[in-house]
Amino acid sequence: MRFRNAVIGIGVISAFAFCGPTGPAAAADCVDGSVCRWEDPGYSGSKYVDQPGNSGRYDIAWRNGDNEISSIINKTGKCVKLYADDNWVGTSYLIEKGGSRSGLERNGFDNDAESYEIYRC
Ligand SMILES: [Ca+2]
Ligand SMILES: [Ca+2]
Repeated sequence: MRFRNAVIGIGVISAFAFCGPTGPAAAADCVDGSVCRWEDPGYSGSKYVDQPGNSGRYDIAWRNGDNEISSIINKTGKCVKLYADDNWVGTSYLIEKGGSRSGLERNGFDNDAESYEIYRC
């Protein structure tokens, strides 16, 4: 009986976890000083990038966000430039200091970024 109750308890916890809040509230899920990027518009889906804003050049891992990023919040206090290709080449798109884009398809850069740069501006 004790074992059975434990199993039921786990089931209830799992159901709660899968039904937890989603959506716009996720927009807050990026700490000051970082740049965060998500797979889907509206700051949802997998958060592929959560990078503290140290100046430098960064790759987006090919299996964790290359050509997948659809929304972005820049809280670095610096500029963030996205590049369409690896190694900081190709078409670029600037996210200004403090900027965000809830749907990069509206900016012609949806599912496009493969690398990025953080720099003072
Ligand atoms: Ca990449
Ligand atoms: Ca996407």
